[in-house]
Amino acid sequence: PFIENVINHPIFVSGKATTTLIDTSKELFNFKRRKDRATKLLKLLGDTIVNGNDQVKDRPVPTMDLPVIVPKYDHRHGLPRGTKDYLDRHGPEKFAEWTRKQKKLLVTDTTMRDAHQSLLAARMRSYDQLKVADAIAHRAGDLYSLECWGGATFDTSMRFLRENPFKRLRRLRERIPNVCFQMLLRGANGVGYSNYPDNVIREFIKHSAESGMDIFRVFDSLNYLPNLKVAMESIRKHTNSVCEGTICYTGDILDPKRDKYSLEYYVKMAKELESMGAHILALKDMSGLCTPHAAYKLIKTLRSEIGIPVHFHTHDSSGIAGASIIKAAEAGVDVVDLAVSSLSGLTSQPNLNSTVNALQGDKRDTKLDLKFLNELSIYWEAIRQYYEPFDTAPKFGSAEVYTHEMPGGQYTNLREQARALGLGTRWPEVVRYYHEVNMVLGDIVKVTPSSKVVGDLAMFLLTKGIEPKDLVNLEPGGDFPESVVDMLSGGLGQPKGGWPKKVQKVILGDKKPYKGRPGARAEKVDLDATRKELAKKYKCEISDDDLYAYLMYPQVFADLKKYVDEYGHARVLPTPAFFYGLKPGEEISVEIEEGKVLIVKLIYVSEPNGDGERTLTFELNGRARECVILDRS
Ligand code: 3PY
Ligand code: ZN
Repeated sequence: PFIENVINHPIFVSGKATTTLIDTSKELFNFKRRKDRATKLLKLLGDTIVNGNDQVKDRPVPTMDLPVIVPKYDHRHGLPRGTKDYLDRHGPEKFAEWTRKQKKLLVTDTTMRDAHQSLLAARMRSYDQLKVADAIAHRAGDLYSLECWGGATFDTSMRFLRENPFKRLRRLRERIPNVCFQMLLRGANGVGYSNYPDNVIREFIKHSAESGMDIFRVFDSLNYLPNLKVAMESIRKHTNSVCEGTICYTGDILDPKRDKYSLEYYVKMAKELESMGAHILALKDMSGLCTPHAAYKLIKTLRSEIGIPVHFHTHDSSGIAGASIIKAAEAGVDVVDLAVSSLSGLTSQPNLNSTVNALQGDKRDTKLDLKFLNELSIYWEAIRQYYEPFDTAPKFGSAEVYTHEMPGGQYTNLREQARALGLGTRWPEVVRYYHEVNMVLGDIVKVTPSSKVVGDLAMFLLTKGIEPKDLVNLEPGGDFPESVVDMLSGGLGQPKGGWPKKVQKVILGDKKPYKGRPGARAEKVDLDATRKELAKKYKCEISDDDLYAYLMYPQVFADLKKYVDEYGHARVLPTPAFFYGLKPGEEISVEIEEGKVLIVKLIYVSEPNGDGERTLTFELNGRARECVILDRS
């Protein structure tokens, strides 16, 4: 603990201090650490004020005039018992049975993962999630789960927000111990974009469960079941968590012309997942292609063909996914994924609050507290203002999604990528290319990472001025993006029916494609040796958080280490200050550690001196502090 001075020391306060108190009380000397933190914090703020945060540079600062109102709750009452209590007490099998027995429609709130991934390029910070976490624990104990981790957020939280994703998970867990947490795991691709060795996946799962994860939704981006084996077995064997085996939905089961992904295909896959040990079946409609009648037919059929609960996930890119949810409920789905109003719709999940309202009095009535959910929506609406630079989803639902089939979570990201390549104004062409590339590749399941590869190839061809249909006529072995070569050589596993031979030849040239499961040929990583190497490199102890962050994203991890060394922990800053800095006269309070608050006010920013450096004057807990920052403009 940090103890300000001798007269505040508990021994001194208790009147038992002797002349040895100073010599024997190391904690009296912790001030250096705090001073360091304060210095780093001012440097971070100073750099953001002078040079801007790269993430939002050259974009207008949003107005942010809606106040942030955290829903109230009664501190005196204990937390309501929730699904997490049930899971801890009874284990995943009984938990699945309980799920199956419920008459009400069970609801997962995806606001803290997929909703912001799909609307705000996965940029939501822990700060904004933690602020409302106590209220959720007190007043939303009836939710089935909170999807709050995994997918793209592992990467973006480190890369762009400079946070430790595992700490996000543990901090949320501390505040919400009663409702199950859910994550999205890309099977053998972990939370990354390519295949990882089996032991990395296994240990990553164990560490995630230890850090607080309860429901693992595991999918493969080509629906290639051998890729799910290691992850599913690890969840079952090494954790007390729930294994949600996943079908990724694509195509249209009601269209006889699209017979590659038929009702029979999905039923067969569901049965296989059940026999592989899934406690729950997830139906993951990542692009929002499952129309209301398709949802009804598919779920009605699954309900009669398998015994485990069905959890339906969709996106509202078309604008009518709410109807699919209602039809899924009618067909007997057990759980659905929805997002709180102000972060719902379009590329995100359908509206949680409105669904709750629509089902009131129905036999599938969710029984959720709509008043609280509406207060929560007001909270998220205010928070959403901070992320306006990333808020680039289309403004209307569009039936085009049935043609391009782009996942909700990819749309805003690909648009950003296109803009960065100077293709921003050619977006309709990017969309056409995306569709045509998919067809040239044999009509594959498109979800991270296979969807990213389709996007990469589409952009590549567009910038080169090559039509997708002409791909087969190119000289073999050209200069294709690495991700494309990797996928076509079997690096992500095998798609249904294999890769079209001619296209594969053009992309691979003389390279021989692999057969079977990529994990089977990936060499085991020596985890102890890796930990030791890192400890040596960074001259510090390497925690499990560090190790698994490194194994997923070595370069991002290295960058983060360097950043933290220089600027400390960015997560403590309120979001407007993190993205947009402070204006002269503006004051913020920053909790640099539990119970230790700094009041920081920006007083003045000088003109640059001859070396281009500006001096910033702050007030730190009432005392003037200066900080010199190089103006890089
Ligand atoms: C992800 O893998 O991040 C997804 O959201 C896929 O839908
Ligand atoms: Zn999704």
